[in-house]
Amino acid sequence: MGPIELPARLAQRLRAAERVVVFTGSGVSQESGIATFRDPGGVWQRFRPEEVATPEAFARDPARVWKWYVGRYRTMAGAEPNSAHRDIARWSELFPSVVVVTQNIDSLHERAGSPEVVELHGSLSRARCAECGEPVAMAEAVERPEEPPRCGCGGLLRPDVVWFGEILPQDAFGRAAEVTEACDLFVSVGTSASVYPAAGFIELALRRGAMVVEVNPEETPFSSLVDLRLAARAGEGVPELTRALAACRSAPT
Ligand code: BV8
Ligand code: ZN
Repeated sequence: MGPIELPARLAQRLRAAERVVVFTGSGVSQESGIATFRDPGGVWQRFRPEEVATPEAFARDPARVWKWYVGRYRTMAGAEPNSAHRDIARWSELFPSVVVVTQNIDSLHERAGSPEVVELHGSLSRARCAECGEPVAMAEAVERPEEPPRCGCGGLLRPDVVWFGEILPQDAFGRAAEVTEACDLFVSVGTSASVYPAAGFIELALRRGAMVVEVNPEETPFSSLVDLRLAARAGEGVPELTRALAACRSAPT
């Protein structure tokens, strides 16, 4: 894509922005080799969420669910952050506050160096006991790939992620709401914005009057409502946005 043409009004808002929220979904990691969910060839075209990503599925067949997550853990652990993750981490040099709110469980924002990452759907870097909640590093737990290892209390280990029908972790949800309400720039990258309550943060940012930017090659339910839409892949759109941000933040006022 070519350089972004910013209307003067938007350039002025970017220049004045102090608190930034970057809201991400699986599309930001697609170019790191991690499949998205709802795209052609995506995870939910090959597996039914009801069979692998619900508490009922785990109760019915814990070995199947465990094996499936061990496979995804190995893919994620072998992946590297891409230019979008790396640029987003460097935005902390441009703004006083940048908080990443992610639906991803792949730890790539942390590994790219983002100082604050709020994980709305948990993390596949951890397992936890389904009974007592005791956490265990996934790197250790995957030594038993065929069935979930047991905790000291006798309970089965499960991935520390949020399944469909489960409540989001309260601290993460609360922090995401707090920073979204207070931000002046909200950038949504690589999400279909179709899973709730997470997608509600885009609505909240719009309602609160933040400048909202969307980076996604495909349209989402919010595309017509955002202030700026970059129809591009994250690995291209985010670096282009970084250049525009850096230019208007360093320009003399
Ligand atoms: C809950 C973790 C309370 C595990 C995931 C309100 C309305 C409607 C439904 C509901 C509602 N409230 C609740 C629901 C039900 C449900 C829900 O939202 N269902 C939807 C699907 C209709 N929500 C829940 O169950 C949530 N909990 O509500 O609790 C409760 C409890 C009981 C009873 C009532 C209420 C919990 C949801 C959490 C599910 N866990 N993941 C794991 O990964 O295994 S969700 C799953 O979708 C993913 O994991 C991901 O986290 C999430 C979001 O998906 P995206 O990341 O956006 O991915 P997607 O494939 O959809 O889109 C990819 C995008 O990237 C596309 O737009 C594409 O164009 C773009 N793209 C592709 N390549 C690139 C790119 N962009 C940039 N660059 C590229 N290269
Ligand atoms: Zn336990």
